[in-house]
Amino acid sequence: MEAKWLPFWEQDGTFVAKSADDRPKKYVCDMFPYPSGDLHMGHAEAFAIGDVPARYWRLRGYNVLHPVGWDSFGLPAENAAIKNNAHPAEWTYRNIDTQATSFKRYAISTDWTRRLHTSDEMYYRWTQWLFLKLFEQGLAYRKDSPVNWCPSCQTVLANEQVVSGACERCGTPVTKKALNQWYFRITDYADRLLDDMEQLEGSWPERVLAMQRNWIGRSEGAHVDFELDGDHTVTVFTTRPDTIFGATFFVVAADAQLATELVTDEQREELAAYREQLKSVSDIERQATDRKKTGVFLGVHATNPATGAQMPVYATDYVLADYGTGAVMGVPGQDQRDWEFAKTFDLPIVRTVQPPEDFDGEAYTGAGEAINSSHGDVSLDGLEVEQAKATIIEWLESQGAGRRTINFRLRDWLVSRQRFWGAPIPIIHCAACGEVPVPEEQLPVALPTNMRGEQLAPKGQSPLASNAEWVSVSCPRCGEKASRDTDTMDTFVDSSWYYLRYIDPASTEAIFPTEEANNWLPVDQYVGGVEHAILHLLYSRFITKALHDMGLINFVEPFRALLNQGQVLNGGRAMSKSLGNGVDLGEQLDEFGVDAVRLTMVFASPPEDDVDWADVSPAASQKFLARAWRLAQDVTSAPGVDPSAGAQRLRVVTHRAIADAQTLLDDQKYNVVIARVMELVNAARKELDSGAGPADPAVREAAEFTAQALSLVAPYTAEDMWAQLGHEPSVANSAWPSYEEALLVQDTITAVVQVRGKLRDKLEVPVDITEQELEQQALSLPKIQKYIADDGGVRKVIVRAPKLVNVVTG
Ligand code: ANZ
Ligand code: ZN
Repeated sequence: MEAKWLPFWEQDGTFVAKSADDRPKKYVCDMFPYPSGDLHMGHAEAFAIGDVPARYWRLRGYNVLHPVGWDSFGLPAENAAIKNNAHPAEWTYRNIDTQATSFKRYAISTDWTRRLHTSDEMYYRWTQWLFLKLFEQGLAYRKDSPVNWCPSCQTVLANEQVVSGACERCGTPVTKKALNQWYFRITDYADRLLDDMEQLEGSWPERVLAMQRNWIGRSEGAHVDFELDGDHTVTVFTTRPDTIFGATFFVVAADAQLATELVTDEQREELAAYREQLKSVSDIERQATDRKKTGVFLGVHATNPATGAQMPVYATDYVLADYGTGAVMGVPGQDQRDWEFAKTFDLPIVRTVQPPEDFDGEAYTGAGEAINSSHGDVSLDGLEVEQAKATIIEWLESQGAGRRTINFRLRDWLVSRQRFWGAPIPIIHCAACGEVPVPEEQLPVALPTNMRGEQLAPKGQSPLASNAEWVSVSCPRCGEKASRDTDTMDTFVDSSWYYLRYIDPASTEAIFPTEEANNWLPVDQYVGGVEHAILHLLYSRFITKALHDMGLINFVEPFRALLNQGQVLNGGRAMSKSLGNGVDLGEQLDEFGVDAVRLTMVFASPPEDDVDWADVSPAASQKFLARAWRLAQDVTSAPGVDPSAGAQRLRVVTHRAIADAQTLLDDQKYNVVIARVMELVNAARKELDSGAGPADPAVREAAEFTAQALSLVAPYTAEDMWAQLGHEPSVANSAWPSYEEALLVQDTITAVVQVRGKLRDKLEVPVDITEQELEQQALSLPKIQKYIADDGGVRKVIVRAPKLVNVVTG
């Protein structure tokens, strides 16, 4: 069947989405694969799941766009090239070919005419264009800052790519290095990234929304200014300005510039030594509550603006340089880390919130009345926390010593990478003119094709820097000798906008055509792994908003609905080389066929749950598909006969299956849909063999719907059934049948509900309702509840399903 139908779909253009089409649209997008090796079981699951809504919507009469592409820049290609003395493009495009072949065989209903690869010049030309647009808007900028550095990959990492202190890719402990790097100003969008999540409520998994919210990390609080000796004013960010009377010391991030500025000569050496130790400690470790508190006295004091008291100033590692202002008022009475610091350095502890009587902890962070919080003309004593905050902020404002503020955890997006296989940053550095954008007509700034092997090895700066010929250009502004920026962009930049490029991936005119993008987008269903819950989605949301603000699109969120499929496990564990429990997709396809593997993936569990390959049976799926397929073979009636004269028993099953499938598909309970089709196949087989027989039009009706429903997961079998049944291909573009209400209700009956033997109400119920269900439904009728209440409650309930319920009261 693969050999028969695959070429047909390709020639027929069955899945090519046309932009000029009057039908309403649906855009289904799978997170595009990275071309490492061939497709694996995880891909197989994700794509099988994503194809269900795409195919369903097509049957429901929508104009469906379901594209495919490759996220094809990135380190593995480069590492392979270094090892094999090759150019990264060789490995990349070879793998893409392999994956594309498997992908085609897997028969996802994709529009291949829109295929894209982010490493193609005609793609990254527009990634560079996007960079320049952001630069023009002031949303791309360069700054010096201490960045995460992976000594093994020899490149910077965004905070997000550091996982418990180690490089996300290779596991090497990450260090800090001062570098001049490009950033995207995503923090300008922090508020909108939060607020617009309202649009996603209910259609994105709640846990993903929670992760996004947490990553953005909005905190309401205040900035408070402290006067330090030596004529410095230092501002702190605090979420608890109400505790200011309990601030007994002052701490700044040891690795911040501020610490160097404040420290006295006497303490300078001690600070330098402390900073040296800090280099190998990650931000996460630094903030761990159970970490021993350390620090260095800087030799200066700060004045508490509320109490006038002198507070010693320390540098410490538990304050981070790039959060808030990098300085904190130490309040040991209400903050546990401050408590531990105060204990270590023998500093005073003053409680300013009254803990409950039975409280026997250290710092008290709960609610309560303010205590010990009066001085001069200001008092918070007796106020609850929220009230106390408002009062002190007002007082600080009146003194010019503080103000209400909102702080975000979100940092700007570090986009430069010192590696080769990425989109070069399209900037030219000129001694006279500074940072000069590459003129649009000169894009792309193409990667050199003549570098390979060792020339690409990491050297602490981009390999491009060693290619003098490539680097040297004349300044587009003044014509003098200048040099190209040698960094390439984080691959998250490539993937932050690809769903827009699918609209017209070959366009040389524009990044995408605005009008068509506004028609096709937002994506109606985005499907992919939960590993992208934070960064990829956050970056895509940011880029969408930035493009919206440039007037290029009219929507602000790229993905209307998100589905995170589960993992494919084997024996309860993720597949891995070290466990030796990997399952090869190609072998499964060869053994059981594409349809059986796809059906197994979808049938195994609800899409968001894991699939354990050790617990499923592709062989059973294959058997079921054969059984379904034989239905079509055995039908003898001609296409187009009116089924209403056929066996009503079967018609009831078919029409219920149609109606239920619709609801289940809308609710993404894809596995249950398959269970219903299995029931239908059984019912039809029974009717064929020992009931109405093969010429009965109700049997044909059942077989036809089986083919249509199966087309969502088993396209080859379904297409073949459809042809057997005498229809023109493709079943993928057939019309979903409408169910007849009358056939659905035929299976219901009117049950009477009595209270003390008197008829009090009636109830329409399915004939096969259980006793418990009937009892529950009867007792929840408002009328019956009233009788029960008036009669002194339920004593006993007699149920004769499906016809009668008698409630004995009193
Ligand atoms: C005084 C205080 C008293 C605080 C108290 C908390 C409780 P979130 O909610 O995460 O925004 N802080 C501020 N900047 C910091 C930095 N750069 N590194 C480490 N800690 C920092 O946390 C805000 C609180 O974290 C701030 O409020 C500050 O401590 C601390 F009873 O100020 B608080
Ligand atoms: Zn110049």
